Amino acid sequence: MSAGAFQLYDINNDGLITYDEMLKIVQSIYDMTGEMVKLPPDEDTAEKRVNKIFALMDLNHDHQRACPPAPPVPRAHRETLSAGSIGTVA
Ligand SMILES: [Ca+2]
Repeated sequence: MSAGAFQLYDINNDGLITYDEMLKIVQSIYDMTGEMVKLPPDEDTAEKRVNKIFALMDLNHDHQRACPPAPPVPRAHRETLSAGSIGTVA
C-alpha cells in the first residue's frame, strides 16, 4: 500500500488505521461498486473483507495498523511516471 493510500484510510491522521476506519472506507467502496462486482462469498460484505485484511496485516490483533514503511519516491520520478501513464490509459 502506498503512503497516499494509507492517508486515505487514516481518517483521523493519527498514523494508525483502525478497524473502524478501514471498515468505513471499504464500506464506501462496496456501496459504490454495488452489484457490478462479483465477489467471493468470503468477501461479499465490507466486514468480511476488512476481517480478512486484518487477519493478514494485524499481527498483534489490536485492530490498529501502523503506517507501513514505504520507500520515498523522488518527486521528479513520480511526475515522470504519471506523465508516462497518460498515453497508456487512454
Ligand atoms: Ca487513524
